[in-house]
Amino acid sequence: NYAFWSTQPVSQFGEEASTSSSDNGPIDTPKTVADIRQAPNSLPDNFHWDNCDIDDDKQLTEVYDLLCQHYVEDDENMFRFAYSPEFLRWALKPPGTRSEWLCGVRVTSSGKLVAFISGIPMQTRVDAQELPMVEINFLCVHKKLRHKRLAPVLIKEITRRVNLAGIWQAVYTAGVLLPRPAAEAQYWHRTLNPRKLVAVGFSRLAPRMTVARAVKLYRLPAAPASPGVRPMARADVPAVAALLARHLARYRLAPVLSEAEVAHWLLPLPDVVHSYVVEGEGGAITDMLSFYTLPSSVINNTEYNTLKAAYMFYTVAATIPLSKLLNDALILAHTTGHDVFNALDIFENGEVLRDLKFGIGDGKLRYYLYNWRVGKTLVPSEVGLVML
Ligand code: NHW
Ligand code: EN5
Repeated sequence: NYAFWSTQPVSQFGEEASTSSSDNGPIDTPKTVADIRQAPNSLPDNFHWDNCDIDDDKQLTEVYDLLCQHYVEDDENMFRFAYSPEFLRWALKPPGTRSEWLCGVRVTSSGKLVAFISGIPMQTRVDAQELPMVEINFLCVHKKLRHKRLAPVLIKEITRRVNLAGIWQAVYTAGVLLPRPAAEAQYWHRTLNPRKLVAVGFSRLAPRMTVARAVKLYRLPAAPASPGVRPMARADVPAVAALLARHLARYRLAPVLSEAEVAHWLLPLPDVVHSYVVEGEGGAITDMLSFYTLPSSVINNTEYNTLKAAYMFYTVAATIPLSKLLNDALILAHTTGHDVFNALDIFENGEVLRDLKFGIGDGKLRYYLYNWRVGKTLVPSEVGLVML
């Protein structure tokens, strides 16, 4: 019983499943920009809309503070995502961003930022169809304003603003189950710092396991094993874009990235995104790996305030086996101070995670499309899109 989502152009649970991608297509009746209301959706008294200009450090800090205190927690409320300000600037300002898609809600009397939702443009391919979409992320409502149906207002408002730009589809991910996932992926975790993960309650020691034995079990070499691994540089952008495009063509859901976007998303930024290429004989880029840094606040612990997690981003194993390349990613995440390496069972990951000593997490990640039906639900290994 989804009072809001049952009114939206999304696949609904009761609908009959199809087996053919020829049943893919839009759900809403086609519209034009002229059909879209010019006036913003109305907010309750004493609240107003305000676009967040994250090039302004003060406003960036406001978004950071809101998310740091009120964004996503795990099911036992032990950890909460703590995206850093530099991370948010990276995540929210790719090529083609629009100021009205960083959509805030403020209390009029105090000016306090109490809710947020963002959209970034992304050309996205689903099966054979390439569409201009937005990726919706960072939907957040202050804890004291929850369960007042503010989230549907934010969603309808960003939809209107995206529609005004002539875009009719969106992709988003969430841990919660909504109508109706295009794909359901599973989180896996690879311990890098067992002592700390146990101390904060992120993981428990198995029976007969001691911290000393865990330290030995999860120990990693100091340097990557693949010859020719080095940080990605600006000169690598065309080669990486070509390598990645060839790879992403294999998945049913994937972004279509320009060179400018590859530069934005993959050039290394300290403690935000880490990208490495493998340079073969003669200087060709044969493989690449990347991960991003997303700390979580540890909610009730006297010893530690934050957990530094690495999340697998885009990786292409073309000449090196995926397990070896991902093990190099583990090594590099460990040497850059991450406590745990997280990955989803998307791409070909499902085949190698167990061997690399990943354990299954208690969280799932659902992929959703707005106003686009996928006839045949995707299995995780058909997903080639990573959202932050
Ligand atoms: S998923 C992370 C979302 N954020 C959090 O979990 C942070 C902590 N929680 C909160 O801030 C990544 C609040 O609990 C939120 C809900 C704001 C989540 N997605 O205001 P009400 C994203 O950012 C539905 C979508 O009373 P609230 C992706 C819920 O099912 N819908 O609840 C965002 C119910 O609808 P129903 C969600 O707890 C994608 C309604 O909200 C949801 O005070 C957005 C209740 O609203 C979620 N994660 O606030 C969609 N969580 O039908 C984009 C709950 O059941 C769509 N709900 O009655 C595309 C738009 C663009 C289209 C362009 C063509
Ligand atoms: C939108 N772009 O639940 C993002 N995380 O498993 C929104 N569990 O960290 C997406 N509960 O399993 C939000 N430790 C969806 C994710 C929300 C956050 C979340 C899960 C993912 C998570 C950890 C901690 C659980 C704490 C108690 C977990 C077990 C690890 C263990 C390591 C050793 C081998 C066995 C597994």
